Amino acid sequence: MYCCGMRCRSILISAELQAEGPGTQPQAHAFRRKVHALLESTETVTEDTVSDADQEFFHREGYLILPGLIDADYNARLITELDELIEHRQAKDHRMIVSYEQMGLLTSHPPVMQRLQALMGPRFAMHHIHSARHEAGNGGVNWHQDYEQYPQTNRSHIMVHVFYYLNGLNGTVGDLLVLPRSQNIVVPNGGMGLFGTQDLPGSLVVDDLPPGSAIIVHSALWHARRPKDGGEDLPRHFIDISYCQHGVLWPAYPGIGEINAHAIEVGLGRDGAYDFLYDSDQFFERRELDEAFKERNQGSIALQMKGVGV
Ligand SMILES: O=C(O)CCC(=O)C(=O)O
Ligand SMILES: [Fe+2]
Repeated sequence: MYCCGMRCRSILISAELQAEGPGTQPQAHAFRRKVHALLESTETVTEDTVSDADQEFFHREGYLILPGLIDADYNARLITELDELIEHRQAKDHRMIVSYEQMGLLTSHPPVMQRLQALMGPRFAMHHIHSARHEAGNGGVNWHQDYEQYPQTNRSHIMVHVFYYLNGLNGTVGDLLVLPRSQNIVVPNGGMGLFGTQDLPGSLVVDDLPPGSAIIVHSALWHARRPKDGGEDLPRHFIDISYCQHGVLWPAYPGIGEINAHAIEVGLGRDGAYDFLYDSDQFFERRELDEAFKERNQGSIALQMKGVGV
């Protein structure tokens, strides 16, 4: 994926940082800025953006697999941090995921941002980040799609989920199932849940990916996690981050104002380059509309549009 020059450079940088260490409080701040600057320079991908063929593939099939996208050092830091998060959760400490430095930075990871800009255009906003460690025996997730729209009526704008498999996928714990080209079939999010995690005609199983892999999925693509035996020795470290294309308002994720304010404050926008990701104005509160919509959700809703009336 990455050219040799970039890999070598990231090894040198990590040695440089290790020699310094994070140190005390004021030093920690300086250290963080330095990590930031170094990451920024390392992650400037030049020859590695999405090819025309990949773009076409994504828009047609609804997904794009990026094997081993995250370099080994960063991947190891993410795994360590996700383990910390699990310990916090076990102690009922549910701090925001953007407050974890490595996972926070993943929300604006330049190699991914470049690809998303090629696929969605220059502007989109983060909807949410979720982190989970799926242990052996995990029950999986039935077929569903995650496109945010209320009610589900069209696919005029793009929303994507980026799935990160930090330990890769190896056929244990859970396989990812996708149904290529299903992103344009308009159905409620759980409308196909009765299919469980069975194969569907044309569906694919993703069960063999190297560590640090990412998959960009059109959020409306039908997908599932099929439970698999094994994995007692290697849990499934999983992060998903979703983004909504500018142009329409999208249903908000709970607490988005606070999450975005924090992201901007700690610099996840990388000196302003990606502040647009943390823009709460791209979203609306769905709950406020629920009652009114339930009352009017009768017959063919298009008849209720301005000028037609019922
Ligand atoms: O675990 C997976 O591979 C997919 C999980 C999923 O459906 C999601 O995060 O939206
Ligand atoms: Fe999903």
